[in-house]
Amino acid sequence: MSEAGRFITLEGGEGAGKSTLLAGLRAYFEGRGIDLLLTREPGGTALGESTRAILLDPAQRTMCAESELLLMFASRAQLVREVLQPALAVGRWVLCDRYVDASYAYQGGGRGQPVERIASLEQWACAGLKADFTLLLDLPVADGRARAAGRGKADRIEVESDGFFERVRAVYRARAAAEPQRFRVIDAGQSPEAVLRDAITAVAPLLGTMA
Ligand code: Z5A
Repeated sequence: MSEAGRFITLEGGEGAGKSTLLAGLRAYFEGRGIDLLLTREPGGTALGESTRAILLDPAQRTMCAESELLLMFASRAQLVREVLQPALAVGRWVLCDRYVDASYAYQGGGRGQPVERIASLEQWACAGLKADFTLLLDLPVADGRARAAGRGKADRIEVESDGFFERVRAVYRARAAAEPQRFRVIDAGQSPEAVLRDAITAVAPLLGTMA
């Protein structure tokens, strides 16, 4: 197995600017000749994208928290085996828009699912695959919601209360504080250029270069 590639994940609350940052990071990696695989959760495989459509469908009003948690992990189990493990095994760099931290934040913090249950699902579904490095875009909930409001119809999770998203943010921040070697918290309230600059400064050492 090549040891060249790294598994980087991107996390944050609603409207934090992950998609905007991904485009900039992709250009940065490509500019350094790195074969970057971009993928996302839920999704990233045919099964995962179908699961994503169900998870985000506002018509799925009766979905219980347990089903939501299991569907997130069903998508993840497939992504790990079909995409992530094979790519990392041949030394590719992988940048994933959300991974297991999102389940602790949304299904744990937001929905109140027990952390032990999520940890046991992680152990089973992720087959030991952990992110090497995680960028957390941190933004006050009201600011993120104001940004997201400009995007049109809200999905099934975006319609949740401010309290839900405050709990999501609190879990993300707690996880970042608990694992400072893996996480870099970026102030997502800055301009897109400043967010990208901070993200590049954070990932550059992984590539063995300066920003
Ligand atoms: N979910 C879950 O519950 N459990 C799990 O385990 C996983 C996921 C994996 C889909 O995720 C949902 O799944 C998500 C969590 C849940 N639900 N929610 N809410 P997603 O990542 O696909 O969806 P999202 O969180 O809603 O992200 P997004 O829609 O892709 O937003 P974003 O990428 O963070 O933001 P953006 O599209 O880049 O920017 C939003 C707007 O702000 C846009 O108009 C930008 O132009 C603007 N923007 C971006 N950056 C800036 C800055 N720096 N300044 C000013 N304006 C900016």
